[in-house]
Amino acid sequence: MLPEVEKIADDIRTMRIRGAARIARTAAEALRIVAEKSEAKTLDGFMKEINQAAHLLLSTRPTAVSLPNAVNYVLSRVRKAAESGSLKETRWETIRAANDFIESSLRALDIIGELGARRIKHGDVVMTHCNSSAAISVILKAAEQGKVEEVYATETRPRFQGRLTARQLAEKGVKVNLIVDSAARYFMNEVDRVVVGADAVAVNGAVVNKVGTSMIALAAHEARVRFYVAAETYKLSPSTILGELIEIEERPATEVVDEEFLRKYPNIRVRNPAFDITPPEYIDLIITNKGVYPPQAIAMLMREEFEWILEELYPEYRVRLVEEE
Ligand code: RI2
Repeated sequence: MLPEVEKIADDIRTMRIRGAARIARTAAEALRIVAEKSEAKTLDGFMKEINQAAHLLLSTRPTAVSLPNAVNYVLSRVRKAAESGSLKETRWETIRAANDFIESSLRALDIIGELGARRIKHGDVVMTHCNSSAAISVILKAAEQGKVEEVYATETRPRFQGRLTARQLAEKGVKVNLIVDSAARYFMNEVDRVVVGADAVAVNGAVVNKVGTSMIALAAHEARVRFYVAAETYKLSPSTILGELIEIEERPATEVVDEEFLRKYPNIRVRNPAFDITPPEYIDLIITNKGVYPPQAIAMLMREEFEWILEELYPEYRVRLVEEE
């Protein structure tokens, strides 16, 4: 395995590289690096290298579906190119596919910003959680249009990604209040809209995002504050169409307490889920690069976007399609 690819995998696992979109782009980049640096003399040898790298990348973090969606997008184009039997063409197609994914991911962020900003009104106070490039794109676009009065950003225990958000917004001149996560309800009465990102969206419109999101959604629902999720289409989880559940990553206890605490109180079990699930009833809109959807309609978009992946990767689904014809 190339040391560059091992390093990328390690950086994703340890969250030096984080955020669902960035993880996806970096995974695509890792596959491009394999194609650029491969010394394989045969197509079989190259395919083995690509598959090994894909396997390693997929094992890094289990929840953000953007990662397998990116890897599968590239792999699918690589497999098709490999049918030509040409090593050179397959390598080039790997590079092109990775570049296409990265470019369209960046374009998607801009589109989400444009569409999402239309849902923010002049004078709005916006709350956000964690550090989502998609949510920030919406807030910054709306702020550019002079609509955002101020933002409440939760600090986001245990890794404090909310500080990044506060910094990124403040650097662009947005008025930011950084608050502890548990103050979300206290400030909810001052908020007009909540905008968060997503690591995965299930077929029923439920959204998996940074732990704490569902509590904020609950508080927003109770206070009748609109709750929006900003998510590129590659955050949609096609395997949920087949009834699969999204695995919630549980991270090390040392992110919550230090080693000394763990040693001193061996009978205390520290739980540290990285994500939680917000049910569709608490979500008003999912803002995607393909339009704005109520969560109840997301299944439609998911089928349109991922028919190919279901057919290619899930043979049992193909059987069903054939039966339906
Ligand atoms: P973008 C992050 O996960 C957060 O949960 C954030 O809301 C989500 O990814 C989406 O981020 P983590 O990697 O793709 O911090 O919108 O665990 O940037």
